[in-house]
Amino acid sequence: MTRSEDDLERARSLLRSADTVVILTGAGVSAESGVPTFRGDDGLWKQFRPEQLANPDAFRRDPRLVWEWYAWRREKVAACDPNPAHHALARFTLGRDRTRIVTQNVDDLHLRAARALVTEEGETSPAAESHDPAPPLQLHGSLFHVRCTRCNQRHEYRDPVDAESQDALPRCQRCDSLLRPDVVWFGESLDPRILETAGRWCRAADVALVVGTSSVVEPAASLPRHTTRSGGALIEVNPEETPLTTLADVSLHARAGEVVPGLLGGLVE
Ligand code: BV8
Ligand code: ZN
Repeated sequence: MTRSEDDLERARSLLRSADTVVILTGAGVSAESGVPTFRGDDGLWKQFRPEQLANPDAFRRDPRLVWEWYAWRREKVAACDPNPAHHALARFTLGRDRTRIVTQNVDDLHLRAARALVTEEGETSPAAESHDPAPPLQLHGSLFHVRCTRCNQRHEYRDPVDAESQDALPRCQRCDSLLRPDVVWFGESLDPRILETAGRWCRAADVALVVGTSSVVEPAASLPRHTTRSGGALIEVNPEETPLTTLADVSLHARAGEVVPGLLGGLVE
C-alpha cells in the first residue's frame, strides 16, 4: 500500500468508528467548482485587499465599490456548480444526525449539493427521505442573503445587483435604507449563537474533518482545536501545509474533489 493509500485507510477507519463527526470547510472545497479562493495565487485577496472591501468602514466609505465586488462574486458563484467533494460530503451527512458541516464559505455550493440529493423528479431519494440533510452552518454568512443597514431585516436576495451607481444599489422594502451583503466582515463579530453551536459540535466530535482552509482566519481557525483538546481526531484535506497540519492525525495532501469522494464513498450507508 502506498503512503497516501495508507493515510486514506487510516482516515477511513477513524471516520468509520466515529459516532460524531464535524466537517469544517473553507474556500478550498469550492476551488474545483471554479470559485476563487482568498489567499491562493488567483485568490480574491490578490486582486483586492480585505481592508479595501470586506469590512464595514469600506462599505460606509464606498458602498458602490463594495457592492460591485459582491455582485461580481455572486455572478461568479451562480455560474459554478457543486463539485464531487460537495456531493460526497452531502451524501455522507445523510442518515447521520451527528455529522454536521460547518463552513466558512459564503457561497451556496454545500446547500445546492444537499438539495441535489432530491432526485430530478422532485421526489426525495430513498436515502434522503428518511433524513433531511441538515443545512450547513455558515459561520461567515451568505453571498445570497442581504441585511438592512438600518432596521436589520435580513432575507435571501438572488436578484442581479446593479452596482453601476449608488442610486441603483438594493434598498430595504421596509424602510428604504441601503441593504448590505449578509456576511461577516473583518472586525465584525460572528453570530454568537452560530459560533457557540459550532464550538459545541467540535467539542463533541470524535473526528473533525477539515477540508480546504488555510486556517488563518479567527475564530473559525480555532474550531478544530476544540475537537483535539476534547480527545477527538483531526483529518485535514489540503494540497498545502497549514498551521493545522502538525496537529492532524491524518493529513491528506490532495485536492478535495480528488480525494473526498474516495475517502467517504465506501462509508456512505
Ligand atoms: C471577529 C466573509 C471579533 C466575507 C470572511 C483572533 C481572534 C478573533 C479575531 C481575530 C484574531 N486575530 C485576528 C482577528 C481578526 C480577523 C482575522 O482572523 N484576521 C486574520 C486575517 C488574521 N478576524 C475577524 O475579524 C473576525 N471577527 O473575530 O470578531 C473581533 C472584532 C473586532 C476586532 C477583533 C475581533 C471575522 C472573520 C470573518 C471575515 N470574513 N469572509 C467575504 O467572504 O466577503 S473571511 C474569508 O477568509 C472567508 O470567509 C474564508 O472563510 C476565510 C478563510 O479563508 P479560507 O476559507 O481558509 O480560504 P483561503 O483562500 O485562505 O485558503 C484556501 C485553502 O484551500 C488553502 O489552504 C489552499 O491550500 C486550499 N485549497 C486550494 N485548492 C484546494 C484546496 N484545498 C482542497 N482542495 C482544493 N482543490
Ligand atoms: Zn430596513
